[in-house]
This record gives sequence, structure tokens and C-alpha cells, in this order.
Amino acid sequence: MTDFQSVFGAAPAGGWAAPGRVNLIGEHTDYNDGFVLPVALPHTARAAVRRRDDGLLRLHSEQGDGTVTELGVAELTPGAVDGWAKYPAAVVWALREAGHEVGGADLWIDSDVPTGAGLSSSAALECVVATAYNDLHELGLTAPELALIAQRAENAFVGVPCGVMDQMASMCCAEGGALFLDTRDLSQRQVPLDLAGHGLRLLVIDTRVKHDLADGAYAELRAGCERAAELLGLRALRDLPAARLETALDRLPAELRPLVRHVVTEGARVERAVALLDAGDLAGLGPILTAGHASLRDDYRVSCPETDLAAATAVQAGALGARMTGGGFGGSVLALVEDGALDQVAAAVTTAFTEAGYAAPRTFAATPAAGARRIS
Ligand code: GAF
Repeated sequence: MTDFQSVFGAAPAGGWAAPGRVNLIGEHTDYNDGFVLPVALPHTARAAVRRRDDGLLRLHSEQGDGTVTELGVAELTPGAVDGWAKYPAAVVWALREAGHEVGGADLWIDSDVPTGAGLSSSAALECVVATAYNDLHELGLTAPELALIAQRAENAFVGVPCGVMDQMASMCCAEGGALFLDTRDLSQRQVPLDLAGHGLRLLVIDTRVKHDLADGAYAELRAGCERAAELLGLRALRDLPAARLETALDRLPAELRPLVRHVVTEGARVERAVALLDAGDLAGLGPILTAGHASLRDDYRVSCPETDLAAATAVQAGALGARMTGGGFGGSVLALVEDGALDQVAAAVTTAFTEAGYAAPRTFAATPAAGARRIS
């Protein structure tokens, strides 16, 4: 364990934090201009930062190998930085690309957001750096503007063609609520999620199957959706109403049909979920989660044996509903459980994993936490 002072030999100008997220419902809808409903986790990336005037970006991560990575801000180029350092570097690059005259910094980073678990550890890292730079350079950017900078960093510098959900969740979520976000115009509303008041808990099951969105599968899915929208003469799949889904499917090549069916039915699931939460029927969310998993498994095909087993076992063991969350190809499952059933559901999934010969999953209960903020 180190701190800013021991690594950089002086005090930082301040400290910032930005959370990871779980998405309640609305998966693979964000790059189709659709709706999402994420919740910020209590797990955060934290950064202690001090400006530098010599154009150097010096980076230390408590999760790294103990060394300081030194980069010249003016020489930052997409593809030129590897490992965790590419995320903070990407944000500084994206701010400069957007015309903000920001320079170097000393950055000490620590994070307890599980990596490769579909819980947005990279967005948390990007957003904490964007928030710190915004404050230290008095850029005056709003939270959604910073989310867009972080998304551009991920798209153009890191090379993942992600949507904007994870960065918006990390920047804009509020404690005790879910963020109902329209990813087309970024209009948003905090939907209260008083789990404790309804005797409910959100159980997160990290299958420990690492996913990597940079491997091309995510980009292929996105391209498939864009192709389908183009064939249907739509700006995005968000513009296909559920009532016209079946006739639209007839006009598409067979391989694109399941993608479109998932995106359209998933958008409807987000709207139903929000209506239920507004009506105070939190338990009603359960079947929506389970239906969302089936759609991701059977139509979008981004689940894997471990997430399928975790979701099915959670429901068999008494969860009101369960589904994979995030991009897929591994990562985490989210289960809605009654207070008293949390331990039994977690234990049942762990046992099922042992019996299947899988490594034990990591489980924890998530309470809806706050978005990016200054902490010192
Ligand atoms: C990943 C991406 F980064 C998001 O933009 C989103 O598309 C998600 O997968 C799937 O809903 O987390």
C-alpha cells in the first residue's frame, strides 16, 4: 500500500472517486440509441491528483506493478499506451482533442471495482480522471459532457466501440436510485430504488469469467445492429416500435433477426421496469430480469455457460429474477432477492459452480450509490 505522498513526494491537490455500475435492464441498447437503467455500485476508482506544468503525465496504480508510468501529454496517440494506463491517458487525450488546453499531472489511482467483471471498471477509471481534470483545470464541463469525453476516450483511444451507458452511469447516478437514461439525447431521470424499504436486495455474482470488449465480438454485434437499422431505413433500431417488430424481421437476413428482436424487446423491458419502479412494485422487476437474460442468451447470444448457470440457479434458489449484466461473454449476474434469501441464493450458486467444476464466484450485495465526485 502506498499513497500519493509516498509515490510523488508531495501532497495532492485533491481526491476524486467514480463508481462502477450494474445495469438493471437495457443491455446492448445504448449503441442503438435506446434506454438503459443502470445503478452505481459502492465500488469506486479513486484518484489523488496534482497538476504538472512540464507536460508529463505520471501514473501510479495500486493495482499495478508498483512502478510509475511516465507519458508525454503532447505525444499521446491512440494505440500507443498499454494496460491500465491507457484509460487515464485516453481521457487526457480526449480532453485535448476536444480543445481543452490541459497538461500533465501526477495521478495516484486505486480501485476496488472488480476488473473484467462487466461492472465498468474502465469507465470508473476514465470518469474519475475526467472529473479530477475538470475540477483542477476549471473546465466547467457538466457530468454528461464529461461522460461523452470518457466515451470518446474509450472509442477512439482505447479502441472499444462502446455506447455511453457506463460512462453516464459513473458520472450521473445518484445514491438510492437507478438512472433512467435515453441514450439518444442523454435526457435522464433518477428513479428511486428503495430496496431496503421493500425487503429486497441486489445480489451481484461475479462469475470470474473475464470478458474483454476489445476482442471484436462486441464490435461485430454493434455493426450487425447498424446494418439492420440501415436495411430497415431507420436512424437506429430504437426507432423500430415493438408493434412493427414481426413485419420488420421478415425484411431482414436471418442472421440479423435475433439481434433486432433482442434490442426491440429489451427497450420495452426497460420501459416496463421503470413503470413498475414508479408504481412502487420493485418485486415486479424480477420476471423482467429473467426475461432479459433469456433474450441475451437465446437471441443476442452474449451469455456463457457460467452466467447461464448463475442466473438459472439463482432463480431456482428463490431469487425473484436474475440476469447477466454488462456486455457479456462472461462477467457478472445480477439477482433480485428477498432480504432473507440472500445467503441461500449466493450459497446455491457457489455450490452449483463447484459441482460444474467452475472456480468459485465472488458474490456481494449492491446498494445504489452516488456518481463521480470530489472526496477531498
Ligand atoms: C458494455 C458497453 F461498454 C456499454 O456501452 C453497453 O453497450 C454494454 O456493454 C451492454 O449493454 O458495458
